[in-house]
Amino acid sequence: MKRLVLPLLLLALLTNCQNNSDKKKEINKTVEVKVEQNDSLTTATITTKQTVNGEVSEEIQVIKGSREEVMNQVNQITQAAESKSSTPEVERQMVKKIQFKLAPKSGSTAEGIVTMTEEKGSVTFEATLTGLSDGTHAIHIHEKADCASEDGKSTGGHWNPTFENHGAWGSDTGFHRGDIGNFEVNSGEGTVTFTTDLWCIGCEDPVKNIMGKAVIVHQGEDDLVSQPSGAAGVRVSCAGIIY
Ligand SMILES: [Cu+2]
Ligand SMILES: [Zn+2]
Repeated sequence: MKRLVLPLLLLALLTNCQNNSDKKKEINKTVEVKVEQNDSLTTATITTKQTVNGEVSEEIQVIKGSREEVMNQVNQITQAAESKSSTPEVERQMVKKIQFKLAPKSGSTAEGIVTMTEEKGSVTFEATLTGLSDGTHAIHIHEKADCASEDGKSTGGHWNPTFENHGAWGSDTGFHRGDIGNFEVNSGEGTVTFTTDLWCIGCEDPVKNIMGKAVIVHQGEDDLVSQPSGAAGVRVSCAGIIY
């Protein structure tokens, strides 16, 4: 009887080992950066969620200080998170998410929240807005993350790293990398959803990197033809894309 039991046990152990080595180590990592600006104080909340073979761990870091200090620290943390997860034998998926507020400009009441998520080489831009008049409004990425001026003009012109004409996104005759286009507002509320692989969040490519730019919402509609910016009227809401 004893002789029979032993080989059976061994077999069971071997099967277990086999299963373990067949399993791929799977790591999913999400780094979420939320930035809030109150006068001169910048607060960044960084949430790092990591799933290793189904086990979830979460780390939250809050950094406060001047915009420059906070930006530097956040850059270091997100870069470290990226390089740690680049082990080649590991199947990895890095998701970057940033969120920031749009503030009223030019005497308007237009405000909102923008969320940008980068996943598998594409960036999804989502904005929800309130306080706008009903109808069609333009939304663009402008050159500089500087919303200091009352009219929003401190953000400069449209972000145009490829030196093309203003136009509808994807147009054969050219378009700015900031030419998101138009969206509709009904009953005082509007949403914008836009996905592209021509942008990145904080990568090295200056033609793709949207960090350091600004989101601008206009009072009017972008005619998608007029140069250099679609004759979309005053700038009614502004956000710097920073972290
Ligand atoms: Cu604009
Ligand atoms: Zn443009």
